[in-house]
Amino acid sequence: MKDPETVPGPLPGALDLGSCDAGSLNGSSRDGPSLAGPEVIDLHPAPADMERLVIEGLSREPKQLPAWFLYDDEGSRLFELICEQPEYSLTRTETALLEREAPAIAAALGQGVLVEFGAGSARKVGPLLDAMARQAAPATHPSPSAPPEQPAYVALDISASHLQEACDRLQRRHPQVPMLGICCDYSQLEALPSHPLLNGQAHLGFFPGSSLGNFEPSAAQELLAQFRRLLGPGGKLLIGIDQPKSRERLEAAYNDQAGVSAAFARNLLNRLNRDLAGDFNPQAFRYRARWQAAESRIEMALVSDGPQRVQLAGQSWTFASGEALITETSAKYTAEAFLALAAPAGWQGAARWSDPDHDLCLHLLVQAD
Ligand code: AVI
Repeated sequence: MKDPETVPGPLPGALDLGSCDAGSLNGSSRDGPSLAGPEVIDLHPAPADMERLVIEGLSREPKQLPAWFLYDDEGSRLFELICEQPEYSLTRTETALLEREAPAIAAALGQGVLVEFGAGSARKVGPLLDAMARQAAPATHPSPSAPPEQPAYVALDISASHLQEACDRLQRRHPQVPMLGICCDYSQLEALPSHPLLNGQAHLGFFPGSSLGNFEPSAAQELLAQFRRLLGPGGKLLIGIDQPKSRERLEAAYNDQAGVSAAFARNLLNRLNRDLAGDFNPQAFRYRARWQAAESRIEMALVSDGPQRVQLAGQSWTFASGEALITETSAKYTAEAFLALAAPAGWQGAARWSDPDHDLCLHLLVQAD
């Protein structure tokens, strides 16, 4: 369930770290990666109780399902395609910003291990790893007395196969960077596992893609608090946040002319039919993306074309004509609004970088106490 970067994670049950099966497929150490590729530890995240969540979501008024349901294999493929649509510039803007500002960001991050939450295909971290490595290079620090540590990278994701693929690809591009994958539901993790790559150096969180916007504000705040707990004392967090823009631009970005956003939303109904024995007719729903200024968010929904009855999860569900099933919301935060959200979670802004049009902001957060 991953985008080219990150999406709100499935949030199944608690993990038992005690029973962690360090399913190390390959090995790497702080001295450098092995030729076999990066190690992936599988913490066996518990599968979500999809049926319960669907029954809860369809019983709500208005009906709304968790956004991560959108990301089955086909949904992940469609999301990659959304990122290539001319109207949806978030991914391109963030990638360019990371490339341009990597040296400044690396300097502000300092030494430590980069921990990417929901790494997905881990396509954005490359420039940061390069910049951190350059910063630690002997030419930059000629004094041999305390040579800075080379950066290390730890990717967290719910999908073991995507994680292994992403880590392998990244390792080929950055052969000198020690890497580790951890297959887990980071929202439920009590602590990062003990591992040489994670021990004894600062944990620098990385959460690009503005995926925080897909969480309701209270859940977003809880996630920021969870990042703080996982990163531990002295941890920092680099996070990408999409900015509010005109209604026209945002509604176009979430309802592209090619119809990919609409197909992405309708695919949810295919998934529900497949996984929970449903009989939705996706064509009987119209896709709608609308800017809700009061909440500073885009709301994406499938709107019933007429009155209809649908079987799903062993129950019958009615939709009135024009009734919406909300598939996802995407909040946009000004820098001030984001910092106000992050403060109760124990974070304060240390630096931020933006593209020339101020469409997106990369915030560097440090712990408030
Ligand atoms: C993953 N996330 C940041 C996307 C967004 O922009 O809210 C999800 C998305 N859904 C439709 N288009 C993009």
